[in-house]
Amino acid sequence: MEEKEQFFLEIYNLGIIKFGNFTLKSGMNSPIYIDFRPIASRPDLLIKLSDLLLHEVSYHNFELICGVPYAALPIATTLSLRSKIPLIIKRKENKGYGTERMIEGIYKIGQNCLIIEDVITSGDSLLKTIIDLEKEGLIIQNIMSILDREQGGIENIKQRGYNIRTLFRIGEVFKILKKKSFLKKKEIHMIQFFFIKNNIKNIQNRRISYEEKKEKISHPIGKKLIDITLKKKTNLIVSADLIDTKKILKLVSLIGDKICGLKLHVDIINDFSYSFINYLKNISIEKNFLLLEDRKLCDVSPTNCLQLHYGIHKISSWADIVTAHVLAGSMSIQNLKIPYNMGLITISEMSSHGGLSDDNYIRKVLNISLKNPKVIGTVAQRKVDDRLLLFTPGIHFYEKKNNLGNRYIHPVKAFERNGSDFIIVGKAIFQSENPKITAEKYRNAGWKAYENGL
Ligand code: 5BU
Repeated sequence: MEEKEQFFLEIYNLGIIKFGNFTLKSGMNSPIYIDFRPIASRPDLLIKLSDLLLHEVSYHNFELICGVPYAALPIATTLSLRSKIPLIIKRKENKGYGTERMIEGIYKIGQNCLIIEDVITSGDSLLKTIIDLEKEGLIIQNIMSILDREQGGIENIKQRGYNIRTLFRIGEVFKILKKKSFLKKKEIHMIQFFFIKNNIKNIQNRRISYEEKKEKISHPIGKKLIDITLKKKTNLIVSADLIDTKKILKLVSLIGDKICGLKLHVDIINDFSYSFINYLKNISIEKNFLLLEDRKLCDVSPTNCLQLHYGIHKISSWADIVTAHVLAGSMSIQNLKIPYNMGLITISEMSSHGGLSDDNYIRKVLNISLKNPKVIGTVAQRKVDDRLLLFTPGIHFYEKKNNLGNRYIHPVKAFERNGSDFIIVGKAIFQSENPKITAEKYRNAGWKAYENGL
């Protein structure tokens, strides 16, 4: 323990723990950020660390070593050099050209691979690495992490049958730092806050309810959407991607009772008219659902503003919610002169196959979303901060990998794995033989999946 303790104090002095307000890879906010990357610049500490890790695992159990990209790469490399066990490299995304391989290096199907993770929080990025290695026919029996943030990641991985061990746990390292008087008063407070938040989450180990979400959402339309959801017991939004107003209205007459929102792409409608939109608006009031226009604004603020208020569709005159990319930065969704009762949904991560948004981009979009009071939520394929509503398109009972570029997941997965709040279902309902019955099945599945997570 002495040796481990000594080692931790040395790396702490490199500034691997930061205090403040951070958005983690998972999209969660945290007062503590841990980053082992500075160790890469200290060969002496890299060697010490890999020796400590090797001490914990039996050399004979694995024939390959792989680090979860990118922070664990230098650590895995050192481990390989010290143990003489070959390294393989996992890419975060394929290059988009050439072999498009996700795993680089020399390996054979059936070989046993040790995975190294630096910090484990939810275990989600570790799982991605496990899945990619298993796809290549490698066997994963042993996983080592350096630090466990004690936020359920280890349990998540163990539940899936993997053997995972960690060198340090956050609780024990804070005890060491406190004992050795390495922490300022303010930092101790932040740590206490972190543990209180963590404990509540861990003890309850559940998603937060719509009622609790409503407390956290300040925008009136976000609150209204939750009220509708609770009243009608539905988190189903139907995407009416139809080009004919009659067909849209017919669909709505069948499914209006089962939805909390109807999503449109108004620019695909051939016979758009204000009488149609007025009619639809009235039904939405009568049947109690919101109108979402999936406009995906993506320009500079003045142009977004024009697209929102003018042109044939005058979106702001009828839509309750509009979607927007923030590729052009935080300013692009400011000063849009949005009516007080209209909300924005940002797009952090699309459901499509091969989307270009990476962890960094997603983190930035989530940060922008949290800071803009007009934003009620976001589209992402992962858990996000509780202060945002999470919308999940790409929903189908029969998960098809590649349906013209969209990826589909089952409603249960959307809630269980991604922590979704609302599922968006299009073709699965409006192309089905009986949209009414099918919509009811999706409504039921979405509601049950939500309730089961509580
Ligand atoms: P589908 O028929 O269930 O595939 O329809 C999905 C709808 O959601 C469709 O209107 C898309 O434009 C929309 N969508 C999506 O599929 N994925 C995304 O990431 C976003 C929107 Br944002």
